[in-house]
Amino acid sequence: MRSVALAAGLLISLAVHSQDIIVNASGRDVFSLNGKWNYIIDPYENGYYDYRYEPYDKNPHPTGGYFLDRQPANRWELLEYNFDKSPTLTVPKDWNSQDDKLLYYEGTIWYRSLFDYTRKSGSNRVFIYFGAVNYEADVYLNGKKLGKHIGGFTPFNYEITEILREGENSVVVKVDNKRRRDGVPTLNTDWWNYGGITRDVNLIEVPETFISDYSIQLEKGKGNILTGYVRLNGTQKSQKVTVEIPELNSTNTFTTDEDGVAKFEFALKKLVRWSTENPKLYRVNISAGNEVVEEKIGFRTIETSGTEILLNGEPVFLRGICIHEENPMRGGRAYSAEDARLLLGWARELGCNYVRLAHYPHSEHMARIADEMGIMVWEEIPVYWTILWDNPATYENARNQLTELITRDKNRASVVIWSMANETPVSGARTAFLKNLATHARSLDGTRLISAAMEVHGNQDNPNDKIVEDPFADYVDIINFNQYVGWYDGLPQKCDDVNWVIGYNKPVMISEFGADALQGLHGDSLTRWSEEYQEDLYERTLRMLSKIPQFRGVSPWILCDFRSPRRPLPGIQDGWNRKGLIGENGTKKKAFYVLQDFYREKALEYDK
Ligand code: GCB
Repeated sequence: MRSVALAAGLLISLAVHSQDIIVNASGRDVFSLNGKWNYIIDPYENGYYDYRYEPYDKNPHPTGGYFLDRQPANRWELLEYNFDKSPTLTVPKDWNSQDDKLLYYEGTIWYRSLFDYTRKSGSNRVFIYFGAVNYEADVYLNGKKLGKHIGGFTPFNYEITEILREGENSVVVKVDNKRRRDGVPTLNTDWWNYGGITRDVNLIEVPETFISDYSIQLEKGKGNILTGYVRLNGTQKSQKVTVEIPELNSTNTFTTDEDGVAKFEFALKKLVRWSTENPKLYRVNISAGNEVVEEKIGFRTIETSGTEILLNGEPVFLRGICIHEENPMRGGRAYSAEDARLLLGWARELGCNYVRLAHYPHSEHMARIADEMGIMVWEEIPVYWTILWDNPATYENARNQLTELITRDKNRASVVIWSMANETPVSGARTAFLKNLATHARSLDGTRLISAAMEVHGNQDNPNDKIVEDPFADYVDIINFNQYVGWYDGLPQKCDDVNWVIGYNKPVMISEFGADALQGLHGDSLTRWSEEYQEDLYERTLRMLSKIPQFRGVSPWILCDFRSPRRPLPGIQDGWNRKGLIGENGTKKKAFYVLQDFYREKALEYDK
């Protein structure tokens, strides 16, 4: 017998997939659903699967049901569950850092929020937009399934115009952060698997036909020419659209085609380019009918020539640092503009003009604030270590995450590199997978550089040779590799003897190096876990890397200590990866100042 008594049935709509992402979501007419949401922990997923382990929303069964909350009539419900009497979690925020019993939880939690909403105009359309939910989200509004989204770090939205009611509405989200062998990322990572609705949730109200997407970029090598497109969504596909930059007295009108798309190219008389010294942003208004979408956009070019990286045609050295999306002071996933300012503020203090946002897409705030601060950005999808290279669904998942990331951030001047992967083992299937991703990224955005954090190989005949050779290197613009000579590979003084063998006529960057140090633990330079060991390793590594002729940038691992279940060593790690230059309490370690000095010198060298 079923253990749960169920009330009478209600037919549900079949699941639809998430729809094209609305760009510049925060710049729209938004109604925030952030706040306290009731939640129910459901480790066996009884709210989702019936007693034969069939999903209720796959084969609606008259006596089955999931959390169709607050249905006045014909309500299905699992009588053992009650959102009204359940505790609350804050949205946005991971669940692990909100309640001790959730610290290690990996599984399903149901969230519910009740809200009243009245449309400003009866002809308008409304979408529900999630900044990110880790890892899978099944979304229901007023008992109807809107769809399922897979991937923990990118935005998605559903249209809810027809389902939204005057008065009270109920949105329910089944969030499942179980790690999966076929997932992206897969089972094995070196970071905390924070679950939950980790970024903002908003309703977005738009006219019946609205501007859903646009891209505005400076064309490479053509002077001050902007190119791009505007895309409309709705029934009035063919319309006049205007792209205006008031400060430059530039107003340009185009007509969208029967698919709602207008591609454009127009010249500007004068333009101050976005750069790291002067991160100039212009207000840009995109309009169609009565709708005006406004945001600030910077214009710059980024390209490579031989072994140089050129920002606006000038050689640059990328003075970087890797960042995980965590706020060490508060604990848990970073998600807010304040978090982004804290992390990027530290990077700036270090002397960075560049950050690597590892190992998954960070919140949109990061790229927007980097735009304002003049910091170049590497963005990455969680194709990490041992993905199932042969599985078509895994590829589709990775590709979709890449599409969602590029769609969201393609108008950010700060973003200069799309990274396809981190430390993936070379094989035919893996290289084909990454090559297809790179081709896809270039088809979505031909203006930025492609890279990946690759690996280094040894040479049996000469143990001091370090070889960078990877078939995927042929498809990237910048060679990036991670290396840990002096930590996982010998002691720091090994750095003094290494010969780098890098046979590519491309810029070379080191996407990671580092050593663990517990902030406040002191010893000599050979005492593992001490600040002095890390300091010595930084000094030797920077000297070693400077000998590489194509050396054009570096992003050591990592700005701050971060939580990782792989790091249990009691009294030292206690569940934290200690490779941060800043400890878990915000205090800087000695190596911070080594890198700061190095960057001061590099900045002078490149200013000449
Ligand atoms: C790496 C990984 C990074 C790890 C780091 C480490 O190579 O890319 O995710 O956290 O090493 O600390 O071992």
